[in-house]
Amino acid sequence: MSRFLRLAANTQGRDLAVGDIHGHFGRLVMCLEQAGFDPAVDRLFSVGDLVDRGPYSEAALQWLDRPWFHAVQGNHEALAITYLRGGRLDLQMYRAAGGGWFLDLPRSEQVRFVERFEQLPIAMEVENERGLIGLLHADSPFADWAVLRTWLELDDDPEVREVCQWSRRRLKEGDTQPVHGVRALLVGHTPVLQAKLLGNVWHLDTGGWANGHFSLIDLATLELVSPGQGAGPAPLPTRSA
Ligand SMILES: [Mn+2]
Repeated sequence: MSRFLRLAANTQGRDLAVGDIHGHFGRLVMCLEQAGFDPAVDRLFSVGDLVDRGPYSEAALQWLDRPWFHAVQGNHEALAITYLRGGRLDLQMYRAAGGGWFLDLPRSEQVRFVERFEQLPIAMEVENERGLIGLLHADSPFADWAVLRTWLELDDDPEVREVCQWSRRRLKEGDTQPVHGVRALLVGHTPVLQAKLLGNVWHLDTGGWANGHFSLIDLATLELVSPGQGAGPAPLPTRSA
C-alpha cells in the first residue's frame, strides 16, 4: 500500500480529471462520451469520493480495475475503511451521508471494498510536459508539494491524512496562496457551483452527483472540457433527424 502515487506522462492521449463521483457512474459515462473520451489512449483521474449518495456505488470496484482510471482516497472511502477496521465513526452521520449501501452489505462484501479502498493513495502526482499536476481529495496541509510527498512516503500521520481528506479551510477562507512544486493541485470534496481556482488549486466538485454537473479538466491545458456547464446534469445526446 502506497500513500503517495507517481504516474508518468501520457504520451498517447489526453489526461482528464473529475471531481467527486458519489456513485453516479452513469452520469459520468455520459459526460465522458460527450467529451470524446477515448479509453484506448486517454486517462481519467478521480479526486476521490467514488461512492455514497448515488445509485451505483458498487460499480466503484469495476472502475478501479480499469487501467485508464486512477483515484485517490476520499473521505467517503475513508469512512468505509474506518467502519470496518474500527475507529471513531458516527454511524447516523455515515448513513445520512449516503453510506447505507455499504453498511447494509454482507461483511465479506464490505471487506472486498475496503481492501481495495485501502490501496488508494492519499495523494498522487501526474507528470505532464507542461508541468507536474497534483491530486488529492480536500486540501494540502503544506504549502510545498515536496513536503507532502515526503511526508506521505515516510509516515502515516493521521493529522496529515485528515487535512488531505476533510479540510474545507482553503475555500472557506478564499485562500489564494499557491501550493509550490506543482503546476496545479486538483481537489474535490466541497461542492462549488462552477469549478473554482484559488491560487493554483482547482476545486472540481461541481455537484455532478447532485443537481450540478461534472467538471472535467484537461491536465495539459488546465481547461474545463466538460459539456453542459452550469446547465445542470448534461442532457442526453439527441439524434439529428
Ligand atoms: Mn468528500
